[in-house]
Amino acid sequence: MLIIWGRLNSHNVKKVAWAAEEMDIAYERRDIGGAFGFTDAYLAMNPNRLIPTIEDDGLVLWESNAILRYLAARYGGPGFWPADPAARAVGDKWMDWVFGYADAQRDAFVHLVRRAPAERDMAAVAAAAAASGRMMQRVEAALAASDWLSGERFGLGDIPMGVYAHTFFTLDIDRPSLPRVEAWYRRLTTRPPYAANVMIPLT
Ligand SMILES: N[C@@H](CCC(=O)N[C@@H](CS)C(=O)NCC(=O)O)C(=O)O
Repeated sequence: MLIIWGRLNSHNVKKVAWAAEEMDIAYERRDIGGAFGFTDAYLAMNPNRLIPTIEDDGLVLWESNAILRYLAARYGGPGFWPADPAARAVGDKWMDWVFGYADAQRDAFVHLVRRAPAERDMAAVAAAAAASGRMMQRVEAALAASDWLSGERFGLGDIPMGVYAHTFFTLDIDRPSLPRVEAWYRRLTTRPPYAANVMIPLT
């Protein structure tokens, strides 16, 4: 059975657990990283000292987007892994674009969620909110062309950004008007695997 290593309050672990459930893959998730620390056995699988890592049928794999692509190619069928490379590329680019978005949003999350109020740098929070709001305008523009970042149907390309969108809409930050992103986020919230793995308290 697929094993997903990583604490669920990690954005990158949420991606993998959510995707596995969307694809109906049976899995066991094991907490590690953050407050759980690491074991030597884990670090032998993933010397980066990062989560997530998966074990599947003899394969050990790290890097969350590589994991998503592997799961989609192996288990997702054409809905998650279109045979046509051009169709696949529509959502694929958003998966990697999101790493830049994560950098933009990071300080807002870290200071508002992981730091005590007295230790928060609110100027850094405001700068991160402004930067992520600007990047969200690109998502807003993309959603004018189709309901999903993956195209006409929900797909892999919606997963990384969907994880960060929950944080964006949950943090107490200033946000620009983003009606299409809000509608897309509302559509995500109706998906049970999203509710179960992503819409959990930010910690
Ligand atoms: N590019 C890596 C980044 C992984 C990453 O930065 N993971 C964070 C959590 S989101 C981590 O492992 N932090 C250290 C820890 O949890 O101990 C991926 O996508 O898998």
